[in-house]
Amino acid sequence: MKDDILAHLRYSLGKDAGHAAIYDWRMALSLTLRDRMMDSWFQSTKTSYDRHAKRVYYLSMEFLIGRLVEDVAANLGLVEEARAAVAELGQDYDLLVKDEPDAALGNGGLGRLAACFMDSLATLGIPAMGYGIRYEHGLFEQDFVEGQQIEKPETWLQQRHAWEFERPEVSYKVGFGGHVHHHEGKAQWHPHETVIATAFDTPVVGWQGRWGNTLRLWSARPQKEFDLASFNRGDYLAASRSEALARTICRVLYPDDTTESGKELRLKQEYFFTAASIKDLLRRFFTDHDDIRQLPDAAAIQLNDTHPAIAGPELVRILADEHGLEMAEAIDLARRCLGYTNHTLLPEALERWPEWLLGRVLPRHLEIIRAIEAGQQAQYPGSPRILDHGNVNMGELAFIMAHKVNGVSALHTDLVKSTVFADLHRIHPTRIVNQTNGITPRRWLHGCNPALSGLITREIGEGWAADLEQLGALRTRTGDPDFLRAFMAAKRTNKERLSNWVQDHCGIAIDPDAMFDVQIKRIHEYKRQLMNILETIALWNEMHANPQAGWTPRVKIFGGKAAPGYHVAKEIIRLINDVAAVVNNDPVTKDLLKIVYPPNYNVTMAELLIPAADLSEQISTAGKEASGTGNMKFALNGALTIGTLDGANVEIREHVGAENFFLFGLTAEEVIERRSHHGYARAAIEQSPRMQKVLAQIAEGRFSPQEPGRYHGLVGNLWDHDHFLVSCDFDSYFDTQRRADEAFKHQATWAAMALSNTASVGWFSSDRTIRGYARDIWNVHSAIDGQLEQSA
Ligand code: GLS
Repeated sequence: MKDDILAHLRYSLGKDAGHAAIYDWRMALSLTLRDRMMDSWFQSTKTSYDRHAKRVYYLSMEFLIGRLVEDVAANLGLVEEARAAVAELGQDYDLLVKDEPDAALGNGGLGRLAACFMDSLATLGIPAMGYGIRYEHGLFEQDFVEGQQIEKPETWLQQRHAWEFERPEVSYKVGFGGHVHHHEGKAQWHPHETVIATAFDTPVVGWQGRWGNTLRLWSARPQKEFDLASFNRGDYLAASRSEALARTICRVLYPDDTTESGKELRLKQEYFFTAASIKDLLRRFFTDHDDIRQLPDAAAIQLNDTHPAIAGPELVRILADEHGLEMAEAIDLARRCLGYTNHTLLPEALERWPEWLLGRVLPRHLEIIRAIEAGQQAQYPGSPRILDHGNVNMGELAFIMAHKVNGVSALHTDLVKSTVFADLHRIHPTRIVNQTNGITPRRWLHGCNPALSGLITREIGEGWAADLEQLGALRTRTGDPDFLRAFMAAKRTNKERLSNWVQDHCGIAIDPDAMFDVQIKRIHEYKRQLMNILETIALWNEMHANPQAGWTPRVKIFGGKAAPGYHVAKEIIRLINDVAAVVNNDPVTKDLLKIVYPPNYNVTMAELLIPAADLSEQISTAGKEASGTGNMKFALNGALTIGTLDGANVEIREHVGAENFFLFGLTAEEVIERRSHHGYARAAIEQSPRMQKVLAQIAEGRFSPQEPGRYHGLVGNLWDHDHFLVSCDFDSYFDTQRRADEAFKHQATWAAMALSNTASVGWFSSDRTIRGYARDIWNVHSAIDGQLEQSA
């Protein structure tokens, strides 16, 4: 490996060891590791072709990958060798690992889920391809200036991306606009503008390197590099017009996944990557088939949310206009290939395009959508409409064009059936299925928590990384004081690592003996970071008034970004930072309470925070969080959850046992009932002197003395509106936090509860989730013998 690193340094990077910078060493190491994926990758492709295996095509606007050096090294079983080789070359392996930028081609849970799925698909040996966009700028970088979020462009591609292969020969034209020519019952679309989609492939090798799939991200380039005639006339702008469109399409990731964005550019992005992916999978299909009617036996196309929902009409267009199928048959054939995953019930997140806009950008697709609508209405009169009040409802379109629609947790799937798609569910009662989300244990335990994963491997062997339910064997150790001590020692190691990092990065001293209470996720009203900071103020008030009362010392840790246009979320960030500035400087409570909010939360920061957490905050308004996946990562790493009966919390609690979970708050049904009471928020606040005091302090400027009115809007909204029921759940949340305080004082019992969490959440592996999709939705099989036989 040492020789290979040196060879890459010399021949791929053009540096000799004496002049190489950290970047060069990191690239040389990455390329060396990449080389070691090739045999498995090629062999997997060959096996898929030889066996005519059905493939999964996972279409996603987002893949939140994070760093790869350690991930790849671990999956290949090469961590020790890589570390030793780098050390022998006089370099610091950890520094090289930290030099890698986070590939942040996603916003949050939805994008990270796609990345975990890629790992599981490869681990299970399921032939699959992830398709997405190679954004030039991933999710913005967050900074705080005077407590306020500032966004800066992210620039991961300014350095070469070590893992990818550019494939200029894999290029397709993607058109926009123009008109449709109808002649003798045949339609032909003549787009007005065209860009070229070019593939960039990243190999994804699963655990122990037994199988490799591809993440194929599309980049756009102009059809005509540049217009020489215009250039020669001196019209430089006109000369590069086509280049401008191409560059804009994959310039940025939209920084919000839970709000519909009515931007033409977003629609173009969605069509761009979807159309390229469909063309690509059809080209592959025709290498060993000649009858298009066999497509459903060869391709399972999964739509990750509605973002790629235009895949339905696009596939129908190709089948009807290019292969001459009758419209009804084309629709039916497309449906047999397509599955749709719903990730949210928030009405503001369900994509809807103005009909005029869709018709302008994709005129033929609008005609096809009308045909799909007509077919549906003819067969099921009164069916919910795709085209409705001048809008195209992408949720309804995706539902109608998919043979299976899935929710992402048991509760969410029930709500999908009873709310957003209630009428479609009545018409198609077997179409909706549940696939509770999961996380890859390779990254989220083995990789991020060496202290705990080492202990587990010593105790039960290493099989758990590919079969997470083996952790169940640890349940018998909850009564073993020696093992519990070792378990808590691992936690302590992680807490010390985090404390040092917080000292270095935030200048705040925190005590590893305190309870580390962590809420990390996008900032959103429904996730209720606001309730958390209000509870923190209430706690501080009581600690300050009576510092000797035997409090459990706490460190409240927040992390997360707000969408740049989401005003309330940004106010909540500012409030947390304002409160931190006051509380962290209170000499009375300095050993009892600290608030830490490091800027720019990302995958790498999650890998540091989750293993060090004692308490996981999963406190969304019931019925709002479709699943959550952070909740699973914390429980796996031995944190206890304080949470509502929302999303996958419900199933986590069933697995770990009610006695090992701090439950509070209204249920989804109660939430709806409570909202029907006029003035519910005011009534709740009036019954809570504790909350009243906190709100008064904020309103009086206790945390913003320079600008006392800063939070009047935020506080006023809680009294008068409070759609997310912070007021109604506040007291029960506060009391439950105090139960957590009590429990934490008895470290031996706490340890047993924490271990019960780790031991009981093996079911939440994304391997189990993928087995479920493979069986219930895709009808695909592992190409590694014996892999899918475990029950899903
Ligand atoms: C999300 C949900 O909000 C999360 O609850 C869920 O865990 C995730 C993956 O299914 O999908 N939906 C969304 O639009 N962004 C998400 O993170």
